[in-house]
Amino acid sequence: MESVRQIVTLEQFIIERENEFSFSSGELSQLLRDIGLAARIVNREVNKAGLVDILGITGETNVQGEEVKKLDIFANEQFINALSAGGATCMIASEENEDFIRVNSLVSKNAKYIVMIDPLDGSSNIDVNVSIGTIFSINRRLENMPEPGLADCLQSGMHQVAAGYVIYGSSTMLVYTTGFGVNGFTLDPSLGEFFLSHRNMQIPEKINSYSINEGNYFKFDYPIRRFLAWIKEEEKSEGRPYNARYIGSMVADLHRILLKGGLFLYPGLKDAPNGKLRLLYEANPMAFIIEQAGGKATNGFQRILELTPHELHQRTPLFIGSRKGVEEVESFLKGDVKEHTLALLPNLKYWHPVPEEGGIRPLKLGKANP
Ligand code: FBP
Repeated sequence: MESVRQIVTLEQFIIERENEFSFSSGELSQLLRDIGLAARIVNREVNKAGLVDILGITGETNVQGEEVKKLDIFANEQFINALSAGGATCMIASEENEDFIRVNSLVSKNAKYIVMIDPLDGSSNIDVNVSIGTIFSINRRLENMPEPGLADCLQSGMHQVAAGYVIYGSSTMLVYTTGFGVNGFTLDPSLGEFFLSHRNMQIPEKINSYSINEGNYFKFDYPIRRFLAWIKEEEKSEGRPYNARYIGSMVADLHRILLKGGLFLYPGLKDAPNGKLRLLYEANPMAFIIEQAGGKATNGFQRILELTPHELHQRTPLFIGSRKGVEEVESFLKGDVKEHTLALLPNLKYWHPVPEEGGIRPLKLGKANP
């Protein structure tokens, strides 16, 4: 007789796993439910974006100095409303808000949790129907503070009690961890319900692809340029060259990497030494998930989760994905890969990046440079 696939809703799974926490009182479950609700509302708008006035920009600029998209604001409002109404969140920090928001409702002001959120990740892809996402990180509030404040947000990533993302793609999924593995839930839009579809996700060791905005090539430091040359070098025994895959939505790029293996890089740039991605609500939550799935996440030298935050919207270079890939780029950044190693690579010498001269000597077609 054909085995009946056991279906588990997000709700059931949250309750089932509630007793994993020594301090569990159902509040974290409530919070995860609130995120599930806001994700469904945002999903509904994303799916019909072309039909409703939700595409395009608002004309405003946010604290990051970026143009604000209408869907950025819509998503921000939905998550803030759901979290404020749910009663489990006493403070919210969002990519779209300069300052943190204290939830002063009667039910929430004594709540235990702080949520840091990127309500709409991959904003540059909103209007072109490419996968976008939401990223969230959850801290417990510090016990010795009369009321929640900045210090509650500036805890290192090690203090996260839960983190996750929602990807609004060909299907909508919610993927999260509470420090006991990573699980993925797919939304059945006909029922408006998230069902467990990916239990205990593990990132493949094998590097299948690398993701970086190579348009920034001349802004990368020399070791990154060397690494990019090296991964393009033909070395079948080591699985090189790696495939280049870059969606431009970190959630979508890392979701692929979580399922297929690979490496995502957003290094520091000459004009932005800390790169683009924000530590508290982009790098930390994705690092928690990828580490829980057996991968690695660093700033090239230090574990992302051990970085001490100083500002709400601070940025960090990010190298994340399959452990092998992160360790490979780290070895270039730490100068462990000696010059002569590269000189051994025949083709490389024709377009070997020239330090401090801003990159590649142009190739004259038909003959190699001297
Ligand atoms: P937003 O949260 O504002 O969308 O910024 C983050 C992000 O869009 C990431 O999702 C993505 O990986 C990166 O910025 C793309 O940056 P760039 O356009 O410089 O490659």
